[in-house]
Amino acid sequence: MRAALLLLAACGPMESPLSVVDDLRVVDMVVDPASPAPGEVLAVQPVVLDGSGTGFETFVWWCVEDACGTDPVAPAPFVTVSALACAPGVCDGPPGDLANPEAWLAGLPFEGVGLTQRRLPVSPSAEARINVAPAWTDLPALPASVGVGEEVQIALSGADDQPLTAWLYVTAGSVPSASVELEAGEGEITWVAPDAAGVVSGVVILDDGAGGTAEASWTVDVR
Ligand SMILES: [Ca+2]
Repeated sequence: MRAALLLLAACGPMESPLSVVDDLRVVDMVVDPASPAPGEVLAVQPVVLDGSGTGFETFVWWCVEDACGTDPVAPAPFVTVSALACAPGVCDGPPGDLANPEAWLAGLPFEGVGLTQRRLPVSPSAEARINVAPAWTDLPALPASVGVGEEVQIALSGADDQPLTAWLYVTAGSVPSASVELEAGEGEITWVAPDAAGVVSGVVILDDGAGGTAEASWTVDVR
């Protein structure tokens, strides 16, 4: 029986191991506005999955060319936004030159540190946004608990001027397809619960492909 199950798994659809987060990872950041105008301050929400369960702290900043911090965005074609997550005691804030994280990331441990960066276009003004972030039409609703090994279809419904792609990340179980393209703002993505009981965290990212995202997070009791 076990051999048959393994064979089925090997012949099944290509699974996405990167969708299953067993370490500390910043899977997305929701940046508002998605395309800031000069003079605006960004609200940056790091979306972190803590697969290792250590807990974490986050730091955000943005850079216009080599000028970095959290000051209002200066006039420029682009702003580069960063979100850093660190397990307790691993980093004491961003430990070096904010414009060149590669330099200090190399000196940090591989485990317990996650960084994501995104380059966003700067809008001419607040009235003339180059891009606006997508929004959920309906927040994905998951049951509070699911059975071990259960296949869960997560209904997705979002709105944006651009075609939307949804990405699923979970701390356990499997994800048959890392992403789906929504059609007319609708779609669904599949999560297969793990074979062991426990609490699983998950997040779906709506991505407009132009730097705008929305997120929905949850925890599910697998029993
Ligand atoms: Ca958009």
